[in-house]
Amino acid sequence: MKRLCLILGDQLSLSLSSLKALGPDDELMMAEVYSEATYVRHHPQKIALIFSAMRHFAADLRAQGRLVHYYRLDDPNNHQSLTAQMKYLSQLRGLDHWLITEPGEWRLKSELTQLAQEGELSVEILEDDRFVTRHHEFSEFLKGRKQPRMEHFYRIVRRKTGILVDEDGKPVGGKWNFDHDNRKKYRGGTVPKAPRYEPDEITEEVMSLVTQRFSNHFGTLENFNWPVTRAEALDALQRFINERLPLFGDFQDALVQAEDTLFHSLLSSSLNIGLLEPLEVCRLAESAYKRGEAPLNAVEGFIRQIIGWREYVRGIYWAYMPSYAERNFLEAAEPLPAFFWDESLTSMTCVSEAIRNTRQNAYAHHIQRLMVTGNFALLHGSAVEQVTEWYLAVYIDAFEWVELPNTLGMALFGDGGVMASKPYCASGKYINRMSDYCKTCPYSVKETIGDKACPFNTLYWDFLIKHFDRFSKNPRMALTLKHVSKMDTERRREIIEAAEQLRERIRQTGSERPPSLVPSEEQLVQGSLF
Ligand code: FAD
Ligand code: DLZ
Ligand code: SF4
Repeated sequence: MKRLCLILGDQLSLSLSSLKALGPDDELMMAEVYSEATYVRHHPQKIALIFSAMRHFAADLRAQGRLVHYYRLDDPNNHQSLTAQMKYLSQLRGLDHWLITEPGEWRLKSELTQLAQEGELSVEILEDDRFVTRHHEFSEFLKGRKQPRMEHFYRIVRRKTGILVDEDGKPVGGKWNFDHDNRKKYRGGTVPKAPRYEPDEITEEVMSLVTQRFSNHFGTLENFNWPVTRAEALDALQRFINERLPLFGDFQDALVQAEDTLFHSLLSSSLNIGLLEPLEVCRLAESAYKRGEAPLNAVEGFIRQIIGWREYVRGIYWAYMPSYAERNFLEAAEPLPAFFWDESLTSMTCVSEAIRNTRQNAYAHHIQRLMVTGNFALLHGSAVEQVTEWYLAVYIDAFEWVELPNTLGMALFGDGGVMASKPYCASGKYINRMSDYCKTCPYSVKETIGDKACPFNTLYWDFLIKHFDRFSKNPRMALTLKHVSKMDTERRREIIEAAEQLRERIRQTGSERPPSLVPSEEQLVQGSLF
């Protein structure tokens, strides 16, 4: 029986389970559709990446002799949702059996399941085996564990893959985790530039389509230079291993003004849309260590992000969805500050840098996402669903299976401790320790109250006061909460009041700036705010 196969925009791997299962006569469908491009208002670079990579991949499939029905966004026969397009093609071809590798998002999987339940079409969903672990392995891992932890899962995956594991089953270097060595502040020196992949004709065409149709989405398209083919992604991987991996570990947590990528790999989009496979990336890093070209703290740290965190968050997502998306343990309900969409509205150097990077590049590195914007949203009490929607929309690599646990769980503690054993909350002191931002910031990182006080400080202490009872039984919070216990009532009252004023200002103006920091007309014209 002849079948149809839907290939999604993040399933661009020749090793995809559905492609492996197809017979030579089966036909493929790929479609650029509005429903996927607008279920959140994705950054224009993300839409351009997906459409361009889809078009390149379709060309590869055709070159292999596959029949691909490809619908561009502006095709008159495009019905603008994946399920509507499946129905259309089924009718056109007189074929009603569909084969699909499991989508990465619950939303789309439910749509496909519902389509199958309607009975018009049959839809067979195959496991996505482009990950190192399977759903059943994660379920096994969860069994009997009250508090699942990434570190335990990571060891299982290290043993399973043998990556950085000795013949006797011990971790190379005697430790599973070298995180302790990976917290250095960057004190200058040249950062090798990440490679740029200049748009070819296909990408140029897609970029003009995206400009026409999605110019009302947050973000600029001009800087687009992401890998859109497997060949480019492999080149990006090799360049990272040769040029940036050796210092990846040392400066993994560093934040530096105007250094948008530091020693990070920029490989997440290539991994998430299927241009690279996680194991090939990790094995290449491991071989650099074995050749003595990169130190263990860098290589282990990098590998842990991929076979540890990346696999773990996917496991959490599928184990806890759909109710996971509804969680809001800290009852956060403030509207997301307007400056998340426009960095000119904030004077906080750290936040403005993270948002500028996001707008210009659809990228921010992990510590910008977690300890700057994420930390701010946590301390401010921004509404969980607004924050998760923001992260899903603005990053080149954002797909809900990886974005949601990171945002709702890791950054906002919205799951009450599934992803993290304690909230990643920090005052300006942490940002000052890891960055050079505070030097040029108009706020004072030493102050907690007053117009010049670093807003992270005000909100941090307010956060601890507000959630004191909630966290008092958490042993990992004991030391931090001790400082709150020692605070006198008057000091607490001052902090609560200052935080409330800050929130009110953000509600009213979209900015945290007190009147004394609002730029004059002249300063705005000069383009220098302070
Ligand atoms: P590197 O720092 O070079 O890390 C190497 C690789 O490890 C990444 O490419 C990525 O595949 C993987 N990785 C690292 N950290 C994580 C993590 N916490 N979870 C899963 N994989 C990880 N990552 C996404 O891929 N998509 C998202 O939508 C996403 N949203 C995030 C939201 C928040 C609030 C936070 C705190 C983190 C989020 N991350 C997300 C994880 C991480 O920040 C990005 O993977 C990373 O910044 C991508 O840049 P890079 O490729 O240069 O990563
Ligand atoms: C992200 C995205 C976008 C912007 N557009 C499309 C598209 O037009 N067609 C498509 O097949 N996939 C697209 N994607 C990726 C899907 O949203 C993704 O496959 C699901 O969210 C499941 O992870
Ligand atoms: Fe950020 Fe506060 Fe430092 Fe300014 S002083 S850069 S707001 S941490």
